[in-house]
Amino acid sequence: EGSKKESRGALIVIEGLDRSGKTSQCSRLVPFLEGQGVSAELWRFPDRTTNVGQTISAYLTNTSQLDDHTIHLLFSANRWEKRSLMETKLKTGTTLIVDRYSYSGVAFSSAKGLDIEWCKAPEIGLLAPDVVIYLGISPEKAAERGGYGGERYEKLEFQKKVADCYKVLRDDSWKVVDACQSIEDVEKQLQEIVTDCVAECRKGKPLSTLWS
Ligand code: Z5A
Repeated sequence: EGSKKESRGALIVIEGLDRSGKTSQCSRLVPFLEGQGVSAELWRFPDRTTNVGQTISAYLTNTSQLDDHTIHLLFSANRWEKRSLMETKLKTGTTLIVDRYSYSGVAFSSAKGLDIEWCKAPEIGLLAPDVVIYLGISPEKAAERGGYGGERYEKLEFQKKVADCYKVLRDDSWKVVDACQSIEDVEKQLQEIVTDCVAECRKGKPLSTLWS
């Protein structure tokens, strides 16, 4: 541990439509990094373990109803309640692989018709990822993967709108990986991206905040 503390960890965010393979890939990246001698943890948003997260979970499973603005702010609050721990982890040398982040927050709420700038505002000041990896897949192909479960947003028409909103958010810094390849081929590309990112952060790339 001790010698790792001189350099910070990387904040690596994986985004993509439902069923694009985020969870599968995130859970493979952590042991890969550990095998390279990099201290790493898997995080996900929503973090359903907190009080706010339980309210979000009830909404997603349709056991409660909330106004679109209210649920948007709760998703954001769920990231804010983890912000200081996130900063501590990164500064003490742990790399975080994060399954969904602010981009999901903005894409899903703006897909419902909320103003995109309004959606971005509560995210200002959260830690900015060192890299955003987008697992690209068409909504139709994603829907073929074992079909959707019963959660609120798991419907093809809505996923198409989300895909359009992600396109608006995406900039040249995002790494877009074709999620229709085999799990192993996607994994290899992600390994290269995260290895480069971790090295860049070790060399002293400063932490920054959203939106940058
Ligand atoms: N949401 C929001 O509105 N606002 C916010 O701020 C945040 C989120 C953070 C819950 O998210 C919902 O909350 C989500 C966005 C919204 N709603 N939707 N849709 P979640 O993270 O709890 O749920 P999810 O993202 O939908 O997870 P998911 O269904 O588990 O999708 P995934 O992680 O991307 O995929 P996976 O579980 O890794 O893989 C899906 C299946 O495909 C599985 O059977 C795999 O074995 C298979 N798979 C994976 N990769 C491949 C490849 N390469 N080939 C073939 N098959 C594959």
